[in-house]
Amino acid sequence: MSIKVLTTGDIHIGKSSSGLKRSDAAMATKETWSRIVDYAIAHGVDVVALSGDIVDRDNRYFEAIGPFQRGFERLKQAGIVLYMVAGNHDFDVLPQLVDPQRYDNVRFLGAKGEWESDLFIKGEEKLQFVGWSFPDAHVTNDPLTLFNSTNIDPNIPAVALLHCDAGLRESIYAPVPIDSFRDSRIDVWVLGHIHKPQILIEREPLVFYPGSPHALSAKEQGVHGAVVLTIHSRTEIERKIIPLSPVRYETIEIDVTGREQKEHVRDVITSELFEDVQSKPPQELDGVSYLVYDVTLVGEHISIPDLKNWTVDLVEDYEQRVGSSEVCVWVRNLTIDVTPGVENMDELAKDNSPVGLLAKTIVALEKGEDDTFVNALLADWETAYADIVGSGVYHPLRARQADEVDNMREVQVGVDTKDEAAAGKEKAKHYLLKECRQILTELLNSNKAT
Ligand SMILES: [Mn+2]
Repeated sequence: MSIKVLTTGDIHIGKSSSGLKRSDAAMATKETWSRIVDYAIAHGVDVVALSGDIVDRDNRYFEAIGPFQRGFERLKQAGIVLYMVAGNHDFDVLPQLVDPQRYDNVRFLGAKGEWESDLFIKGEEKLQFVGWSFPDAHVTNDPLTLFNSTNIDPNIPAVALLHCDAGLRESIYAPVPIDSFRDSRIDVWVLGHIHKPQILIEREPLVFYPGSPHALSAKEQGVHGAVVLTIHSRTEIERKIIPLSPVRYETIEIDVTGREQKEHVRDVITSELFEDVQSKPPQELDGVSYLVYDVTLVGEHISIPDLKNWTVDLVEDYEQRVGSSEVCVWVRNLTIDVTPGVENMDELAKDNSPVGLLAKTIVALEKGEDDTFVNALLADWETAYADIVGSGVYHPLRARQADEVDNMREVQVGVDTKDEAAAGKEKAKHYLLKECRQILTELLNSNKAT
């Protein structure tokens, strides 16, 4: 015997997948909510558990109420109970959407930032649900410090729902250090806030982010869906990922080295895309309507302007169904990160001309040599970059985006600032190298032309 719990969070009802050239109804997250309900009904789920940010924000009240409550009704008719907590986006609107008079199967836990528990009973079997909801848009303290496990029955498995920033000691979205979960007497922590699905602790307790069931932007790559838990006992818990997102974002690098004709370049792009789609397990593409790629061309090529010309319509026009599947493949973005093919770079570097200086700079950057000119360029880049990042113009923009960026973050414990500095330097080198190569080939090509 067991109890089946479908877990998900961060549905953000009211939003749609972004960055797509066309939109259709399936790209709206409210459709994914109906798919979650469909799945629960069709697969004998006992409980649907939601970990916050279900509705995008307060101004989505009228948009959300219809589909959301329709789901409550259908789950009620199927005898399925729904537990939920609020996150930073829906702390105010979620409690308004739950109407306990009409839907006795819907239980909002942890109002006003106070931990709350409820006992789920299915015949002889029992499961304790515990939850805490955001009382406000920002919470700077660890909600687990208020958690009291004394009223949790040690003989019954316990599942906790929490919207939080796990693995951080400081955050405005309820920071919870990982160790806090270990000491809590809870068997499963279902977390919300981070959109990337991930497991923080494998077992005893199981601690995980199911992630957003509907990929909202190109940063949310790979499989997105719900996680179904089959709970046999406090320690015996099965976990299964159910893909549900209608849009799946991917990145791919395609090497164009040696493809010197237009036909060859086009062919390698379409065939590599085709192969990448084919290589995915078919069950991972269940329900996916759009597979959306960010393509980066890499390798070496004699003419980058030609590459640009040959691929100019790719994003706008490419649209393909692979095999007999319903999946439509699109390219959202194309980046050309190709090394201009210059055969005699070392020879050129000896030349006392702008071409020679560029070649010398490229050689120094590639070999990591200590070169006065390169060092000066890197220093300039750092100053310019710091100016842009620190510019007042971007402050309001950054404040608005902070939340989104945060949702994409991978949970990392203790990021080293030295690593960040090294990464910044690498970025500068990469950028300079690309620009120098670009200018060099343009110079060489124009020399050839005259
Ligand atoms: Mn959130």
